[in-house]
This record gives sequence, structure tokens and C-alpha cells, in this order.
Amino acid sequence: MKKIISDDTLKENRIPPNQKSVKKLPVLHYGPVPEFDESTWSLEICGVVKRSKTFSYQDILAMEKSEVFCDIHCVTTWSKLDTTWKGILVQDLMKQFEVLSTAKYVIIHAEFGFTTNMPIKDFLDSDVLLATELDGEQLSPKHGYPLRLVVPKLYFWKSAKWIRKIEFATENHRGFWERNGYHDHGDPWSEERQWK
Ligand SMILES: Nc1nc2c(c(=O)[nH]1)N[C@H]1C(S)=C(S)[C@@H](COP(=O)(O)O)O[C@H]1N2
Ligand SMILES: [Mo]
Repeated sequence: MKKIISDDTLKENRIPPNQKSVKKLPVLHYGPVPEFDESTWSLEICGVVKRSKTFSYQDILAMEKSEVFCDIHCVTTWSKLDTTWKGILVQDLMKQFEVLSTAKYVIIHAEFGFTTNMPIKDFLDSDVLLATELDGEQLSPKHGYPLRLVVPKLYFWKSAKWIRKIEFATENHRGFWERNGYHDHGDPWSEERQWK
């Protein structure tokens, strides 16, 4: 099993500007926690890729798992250091896909129509993971079971819980929080919190 250490955890100061460290990972999201039903659940990879594909929950369970050790930064100013996530590295997942050269953005779709967007470059970083476990335990429903995205280098709203679709796009489509005032990119170190 690969163990990836996110670069930011090697910084001398691991807390970005105007963030405070918390001991326990809070729970934060808009709307209800979805109920998981294996018979209707799927993860679709689509958009400007050579061949779209839909994975079942059993497909996800069977895929190679790795670990990512990273720090988490929520735009509401809490940071949770030392988290270990287990799941499918996006770089491993993408070995199965050929993304067309016109693709510039990734739109993540989650349950209840939640979306978030990021440039492909951020999505394909070596520490980006589709997580099934947190700190040695299966993800709890409120933290995103059965599958969530973890993008350690961007504010945590980009780490969509309950993901169902990964869409590669030629153009940017702002996601749920991005349309509601949050920054399009969301780098915690340069405090890309809101649109000014
Ligand atoms: N589907 C979905 N994912 C989401 C959100 C949401 O509202 N819906 N909120 C984001 C925000 S703002 C944060 S801080 C993290 C919180 O994740 P946690 O509850 O596991 O700590 O989830 C992110 N992922
Ligand atoms: Mo957040």
C-alpha cells in the first residue's frame, strides 16, 4: 500500500494565516446526510474523457487502496492537523482514463446536487484521494460515507462528501459554495476565501 505524505505537513508552520488548530474534525455541510443504498449507488467518470465509465460500490471496494497523511483547513478558520485518509488515489484512478487535451476543469457532483469545481492540475495532485476511511475506520455517514473526495491543499469545501460523479470539462462551472461567495480556487496559504 502506498503511503503519501502531503507536502504541506512538512512545513515548519503548518497552520495557514488566520486559521486555528482544532483537536477533533468538526462536521460541516449544507443539507441532510444521504442514506447509502448499494443497489442504486454508482460513481460516474465522464465529460471530456475518451471513454466514460460507471463504477459500482463493489468496483470501488475492489480497487487498490493507498493512504494520505495530510492537514485539513476549513475556510471557517479551523484546521485539523494529522489526518490519515485511506482510499483510491486520483492518480491511480486516472490510469484507467484518457483525459482529452481540451479538458481544463473538474466538476465534482455529490448527492443532492452539491457540486464543487477545480482546475485539473489541482485534482491530479499526488495527495488527492477518493476516501473510504478516516484515521483507521470506515468513513462515518456524516463524514461522507461511502466515498468522499479529499483535496488537502485547498480549503476543505472542495473535498466533497458523498460523491457520485466526476466530470471533466473544457470550461469552468462554479460549484455550490463557489456560487455562494467562496473563492473559485481556495488556496489556504494565500487566503483565497471569498470573491472580493
Ligand atoms: N456534499 C457536500 N460535501 C461537502 C460540503 C457540503 O456541504 N456538501 N461541505 C464542505 C465543507 S464546507 C467542509 S468544511 C467539509 C467538512 O467535512 P467534515 O464534515 O467531514 O469535516 O465538507 C465539505 N464537503
Ligand atoms: Mo468548510
